[in-house]
Amino acid sequence: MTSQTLFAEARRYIPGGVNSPVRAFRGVGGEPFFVDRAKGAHIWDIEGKEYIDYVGTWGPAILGHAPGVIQEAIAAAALKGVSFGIPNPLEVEMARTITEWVPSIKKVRMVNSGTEATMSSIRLARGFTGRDKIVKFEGCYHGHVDSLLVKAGSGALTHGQPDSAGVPAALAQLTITLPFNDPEALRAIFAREGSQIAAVIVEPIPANAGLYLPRPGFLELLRELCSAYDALLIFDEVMTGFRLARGGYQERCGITPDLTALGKIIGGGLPVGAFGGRAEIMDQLSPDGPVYQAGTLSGNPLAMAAGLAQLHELERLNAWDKLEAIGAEFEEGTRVALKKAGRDYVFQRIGSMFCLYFTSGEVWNLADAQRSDRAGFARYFHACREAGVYFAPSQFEAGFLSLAHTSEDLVKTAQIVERALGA
Ligand code: KE4
Repeated sequence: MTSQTLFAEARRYIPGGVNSPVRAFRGVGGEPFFVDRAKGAHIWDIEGKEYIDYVGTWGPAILGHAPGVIQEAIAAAALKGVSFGIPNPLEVEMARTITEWVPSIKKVRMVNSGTEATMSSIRLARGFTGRDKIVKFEGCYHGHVDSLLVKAGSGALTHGQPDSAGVPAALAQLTITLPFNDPEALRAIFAREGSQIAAVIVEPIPANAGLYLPRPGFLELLRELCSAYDALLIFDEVMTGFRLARGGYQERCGITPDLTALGKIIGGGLPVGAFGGRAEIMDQLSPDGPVYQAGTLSGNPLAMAAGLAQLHELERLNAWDKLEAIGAEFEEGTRVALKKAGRDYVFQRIGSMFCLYFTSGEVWNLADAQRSDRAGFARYFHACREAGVYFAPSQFEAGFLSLAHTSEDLVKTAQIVERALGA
């Protein structure tokens, strides 16, 4: 059994051979390898090849893969049952932890993916405000929600389907998309349609078109305009939550959203999402309120146990200072490699999230990101992969560091990156 034969068989039964499009390597060409196991910052494919992993299952593996604390928590929880569909104490502990760590979240509901978290957030915003229009930003990806698969990022962008087939025009028309970091466009849309806008949903650090940062004042303006027009501000912190700070990016930027979508890290690698915010908004949810939302496996005990084990370990280790140090060391190595290779590519990082754009100049929005040389990135990706470093298989994805990445990993990676930049 090789990755190649397994992929051929996968394509017989699974669309594109994958259960999520970005895994198909369409953004870089070639075929994906199949993973056998993962531990710490390393993964092994079924042929036994070892890689230093900078995808970290797209964010959840912030402690590294398969940390003992998570494995033990899942095993212990499993001895008591796998799923109940009945309230269990772990759900209360998770909700209490999230509300303690993220002050803007007074009440929270668990779901099973980031998509469910954002989908439920916009339905709740529409129900709470009685308005229909949603504002999002080009290149931001919030999961495969009909209303949000409009000029979307991540795999939708990679595969040239930012506006997915199957989304009714009547629904897509209720979604207004704006360029990120464009205050004039923001002011104009609110002046024109502010009274019809239920919510603005934003990745405060857009990381689904690579990774770029908000210009100073942009998110503050967003908060100001939402408040002025009684629209809700939804921070999609599915990736940044509990990664960029104990309280997510909102702790770092000091902006208080009305709702926050969460995922990835809070599941410890198991399927979990969550959404929460102001109590008066959350109380509109069934069974107390008229906005329906539900889930058979929401608050699943194994997922709660895994997520709580990860959150408590992050706190025990005071992870965020360490993640910043690892990120800084990785950035230094990358910048030295770029200099030695004579490449003026744009490397951007915040904490343990990063992106190397194969373009020069500055990257502040999707249009800037799309200037990147995708063929050059693809050559680089495969040169790194062959040398044992696994980056995200698309120019339009972010990379992730974990507490398990050692200096030895980073030194080896920088040497491989330097050679791959010449590919
Ligand atoms: P999920 O439904 O995939 O759990 O979460 C959707 C989502 C929501 N919001 C943000 C900011 C996200 O980044 C995501 C999902 N992230 C992608 C990686 N760019 C998941 C990888 C994939 O689609 O396979």
